[in-house]
Amino acid sequence: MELKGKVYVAGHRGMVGSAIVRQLTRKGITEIIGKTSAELDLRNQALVEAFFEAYRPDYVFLAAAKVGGIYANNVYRAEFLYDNIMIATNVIHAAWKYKVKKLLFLGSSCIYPKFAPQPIREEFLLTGPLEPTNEPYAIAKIAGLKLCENYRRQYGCNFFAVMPTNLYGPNDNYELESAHVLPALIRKFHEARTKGLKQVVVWGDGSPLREFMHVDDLAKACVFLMENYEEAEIINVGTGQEISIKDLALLIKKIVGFEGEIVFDTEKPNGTPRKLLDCSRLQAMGFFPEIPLERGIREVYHEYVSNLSHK
Ligand code: GFB
Repeated sequence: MELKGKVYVAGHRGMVGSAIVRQLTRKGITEIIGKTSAELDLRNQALVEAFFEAYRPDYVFLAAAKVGGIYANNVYRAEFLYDNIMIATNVIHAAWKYKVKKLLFLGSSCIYPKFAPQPIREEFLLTGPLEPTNEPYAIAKIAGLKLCENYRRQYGCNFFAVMPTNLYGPNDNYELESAHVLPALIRKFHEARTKGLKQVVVWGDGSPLREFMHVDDLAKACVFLMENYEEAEIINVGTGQEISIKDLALLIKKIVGFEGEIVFDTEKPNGTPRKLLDCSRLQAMGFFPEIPLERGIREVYHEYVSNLSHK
């Protein structure tokens, strides 16, 4: 199926939304609608309905969300729950009301149980307790995917949800309190090198395993699934490669050229011990990511440094 008509990318300035816009543009799709949060507060039902009534999008990529790393998830718990539930509810309900042809909702791999068997298959959803540091965010994302599932069941809407693994790429957040580990470590190692510091502090004990995907690969997967996926089930999107936080720190240290030592702050939480997605269903459709981790990190590091020099 080709995407013909108006495409609304909710969250088009964020890391995921902007990558989806780049991918749509590459494919020659021109009718792309985006609204900043100042122009349209997606937590406000009346504003969201008025927007859908005025613009009548045919397709929706729901990539708008309040997101952050382990610290922000754990501290701003009420906001992560409230904002994300409101965004998902308002947009999905309006998409039903204004007859959107197809909607893709972005979930997250943290919706799976903390101790899910690995690699994590889609059917492990709701089979055990969640990781406590991100339970509010995960509950909101589970509400979103359940909205897709049940608007489909009750009203026949072509809505579905994608579960991406941990992401990185252009337009990431480098604020240390709210960042995810990869951009946080790029900043920490870069500042340590340029200021001549002797140590970089890495949170937790370095043992957790994570899977990192470049957001351009995710965006390709999202557009591919919007065009080709017609099932009700959620679908995982990852690389199949995992790395420990310690090895990630060593890799970023090498790329940045920092020569001091790494210190682990075990007062900070590790979070989920392991989070590797089983992507057999996506692979069976013929989709494979293309950007290897080291190359991806080198590219984002280059971008980070050039953005600093433009400030
Ligand atoms: O990226 P991150 O915050 O996300 O942390 P999660 C991953 C791991 O890196 C954890 C460690 O074990 C952190 O303790 N880490 C080490 C650091 N140094 C740092 C640092 O400087 N900053 C950060 N942020 N971490 C999030 C969830 O979990 O992943 C969200 O909270 C979301 O809900 C997202 O799903 C993808 O993988 O632990």
